[in-house]
Amino acid sequence: MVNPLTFYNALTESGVDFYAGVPDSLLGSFCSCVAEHIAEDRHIITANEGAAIALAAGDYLASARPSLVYMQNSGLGNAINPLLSLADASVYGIPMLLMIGWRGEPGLADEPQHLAQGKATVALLDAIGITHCHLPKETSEAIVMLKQLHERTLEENKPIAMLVSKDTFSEYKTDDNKPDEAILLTRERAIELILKAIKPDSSVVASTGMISRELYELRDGLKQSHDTDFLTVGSMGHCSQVALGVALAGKSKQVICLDGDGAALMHMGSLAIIGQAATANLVHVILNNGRHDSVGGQPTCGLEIDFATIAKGCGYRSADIVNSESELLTALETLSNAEGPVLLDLRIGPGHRADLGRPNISPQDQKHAFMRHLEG
Ligand SMILES: Cc1ncc(C[n+]2csc(CCOP(=O)(O)OP(=O)(O)O)c2C)c(N)n1
Repeated sequence: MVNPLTFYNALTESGVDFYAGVPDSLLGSFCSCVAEHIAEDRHIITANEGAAIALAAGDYLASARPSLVYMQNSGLGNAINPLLSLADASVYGIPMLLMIGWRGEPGLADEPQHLAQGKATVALLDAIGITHCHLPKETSEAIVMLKQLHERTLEENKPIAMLVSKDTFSEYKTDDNKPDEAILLTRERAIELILKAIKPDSSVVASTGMISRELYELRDGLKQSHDTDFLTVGSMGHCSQVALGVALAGKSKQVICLDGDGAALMHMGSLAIIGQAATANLVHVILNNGRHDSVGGQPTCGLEIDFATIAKGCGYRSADIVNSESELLTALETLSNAEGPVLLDLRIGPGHRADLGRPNISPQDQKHAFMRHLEG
C-alpha cells in the first residue's frame, strides 16, 4: 500500500505546498497526514469541490505552482464547471493535481449511490479532456507516477488526475479526532429524541452518510415505519432542497430535514431559497458536529459559524442554536405546532457506533414507499 507520509514528502519535494478539497473515506489517511504536516492556511477543506478548484487556481496565480485538489468522485459534478470554464487550457490554463477517490469502481462492491458515478468516472474525465492515471498501490511506483503527472500538468497547463482505488493508502495514525468532552449529545440520541417528538405522519428527509444510516436503524429500534423517510443517500448538500420540494407540494403537514453541517455548508445558498419560499411546514435541523463524520471526521467550520443567525438573515421564521439534550427537549415541545421555516443548529458530539448498519432497502423501494406515504 502507499505510505501517506512518503507520498506527501514526494509532493513537497516536487514543490506542491497547497492542498484543498472535500474529504473522502478512500483518501482519509492521506488527508490526515497532510493536515498534520502542513501549516493550517496551506490546507483548506472547502465547502464543495468546485470551490477547491477555484482555490487552487487562486494559489497558482500567486505562486505559479500547481496545488493538489482532493475529492471523492461524487464531487466531480461540483468541480466540472470550474474545471472547464476556469482551469481548462482553452481558458486560463491552470495546472493542478487532482486526487480522486474512486467509489463505485467497476468490479468492486459498493453502495447503490456510488455505482453509476463509479462507472461514469473515467468517461466523465475523458469527456472533459482531463488526462487521468490509476494510482498504483505500491509506494515507489505511485511516486514515479506522481512526478510524471506533476511535470505533465505544468507542461500542458491544465489539471491532471490520479484515480485512487479503495485500500490504496495505508493507515495513518493521528490523534486529531478526539471527541469534544464539552458536547455530550450524540447524533444518534438527538435523532432518537426528534423521532419520539414529531407527529407520526411527519415526513423526514435525511442527509447522506451516517445521518441516514442512524435514522434507518433508529426506526427499527423504535418499531416505527421507514415509509415516512426519504434517505438522501447520495447527492451531498441537496437534502434540504429535496425537503423543500416535498414541503412545497403541500401533501405533508410537516417536513423535517435532517441535514449535516458539512452538507449544509456545501450548498449554503439553499438556505436563502428556503427562507424565500417561506414554507410553513418545513423544519430544518442541522446536526452540527463540526465534522465530516461519515468519511473520517475531518473538520468543518460548522461549530465556528452560527447557522441560526444565517438562517434568520435568509428569512427563516425562527432559528436557534441548541446546545444540549435539555435544550433540544425544550425546542421539540413547540416544534410540531411551529410555523416554519424553522432551523435548529443542533450542536452534537462527533463519532458514531462502530456497528452501525446500512439500510437494507433499495433506493427505488424506499422511493415508492415514501411516495405512497405522501399520497396518504
Ligand atoms: C459531492 C460529494 N462530496 C463528497 C462526498 C463524500 N461525503 C459523504 S458524507 C460526507 C460528510 C458529510 O458531513 P456532514 O454533512 O457534516 O455529516 P456527518 O457525516 O458529520 O454526519 C462526505 C464528505 C459526497 N458524498 N458527495
